[in-house]
Amino acid sequence: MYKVTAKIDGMMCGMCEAHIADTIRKAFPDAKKVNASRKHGEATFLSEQEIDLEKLKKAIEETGYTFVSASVEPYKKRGLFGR
Ligand SMILES: [Cu+2]
Repeated sequence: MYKVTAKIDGMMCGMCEAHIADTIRKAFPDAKKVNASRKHGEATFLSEQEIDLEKLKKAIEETGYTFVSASVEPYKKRGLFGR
């Protein structure tokens, strides 16, 4: 499991957050816990596979927002969400 954090400029309201979250879900159908925050200027999500950051960048830019940077880190489940 990986946690992806993308820094994104240009989100102004809840609609923007929803727009970014939808874009991520569409580009990465296996993305989980997709969350976009205008307050932090970033979007985060979890993925089973390591993701293609170029694809993420492209998807964000196609929405009209500014992709600043992104990072991927290994994510350990804590049992709370275990199946
Ligand atoms: Cu907005």
